[in-house]
Amino acid sequence: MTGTLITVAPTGAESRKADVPALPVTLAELVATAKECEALGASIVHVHIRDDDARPTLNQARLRATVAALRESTGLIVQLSSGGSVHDPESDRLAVIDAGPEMASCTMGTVNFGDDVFMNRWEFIVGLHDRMRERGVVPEYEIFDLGQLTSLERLLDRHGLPFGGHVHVDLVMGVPGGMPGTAAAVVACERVIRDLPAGTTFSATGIGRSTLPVMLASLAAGGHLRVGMEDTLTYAKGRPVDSNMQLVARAVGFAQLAQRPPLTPAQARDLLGVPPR
Ligand code: KMH
Ligand code: ZN
Repeated sequence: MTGTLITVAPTGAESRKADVPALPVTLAELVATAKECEALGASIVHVHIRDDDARPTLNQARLRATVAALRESTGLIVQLSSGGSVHDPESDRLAVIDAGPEMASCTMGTVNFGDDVFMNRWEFIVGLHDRMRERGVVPEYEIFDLGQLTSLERLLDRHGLPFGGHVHVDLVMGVPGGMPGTAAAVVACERVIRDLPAGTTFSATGIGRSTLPVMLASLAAGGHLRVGMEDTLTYAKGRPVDSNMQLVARAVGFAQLAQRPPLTPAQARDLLGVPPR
């Protein structure tokens, strides 16, 4: 068993700055958060960006500037979200791959997303997968429901391994419309992941109150962790999250207790097939 890959997802596309003042939305806030989370033990930053009005955007110039700033100020693996918000068109989501990230997310199917629908057509998924391989970007396959793991198996069978040759999956659990954020669901996913190419790794995150059960179950099942204000805004009952650092520090603590200390960014690159800096 290796150490623990800790991804921080600091911003997301769903929360409004007006509702969550601690959410990092400017480039300066994002970079400061990323640096602090790296110092605590994060090795990947999963990035959604905002415009000057703190609304989600996939503006190409902003994405490029964000990648450059994070690379300059941190050693973290920079993973851009190709999921964006539920309102983003496919063309903008595909263009995310052109902004120069080391990794990008690739969601493996359509899912109800609260009152919205997060659309991921098969042809779009194949397009993302192919573009990432062409551009030398390592995917993180985002899984919102069990059957999406079977879709990933189909994708890899028909279209080949991703850039770098390693398969890494992130279980996003507890979304209203997706799989539940429970230990049983983590175990069910882990059984299906065993049918993916040898060496496939997974991380998991539980939305809202499923954060803790998913974190503990993932560590117990040999998985890695994603935490952050994209997924979790309440630290404990009645206690809002102060910062992303608070969530990363808690994840680091659990990883250490599990005797699987955080991987450094260099170790994470090695594990995931991301070229060294
Ligand atoms: N914001 C969600 C609609 C991803 O980053 O790839 C999609 C999402 C997944 O967050
Ligand atoms: Zn995301």
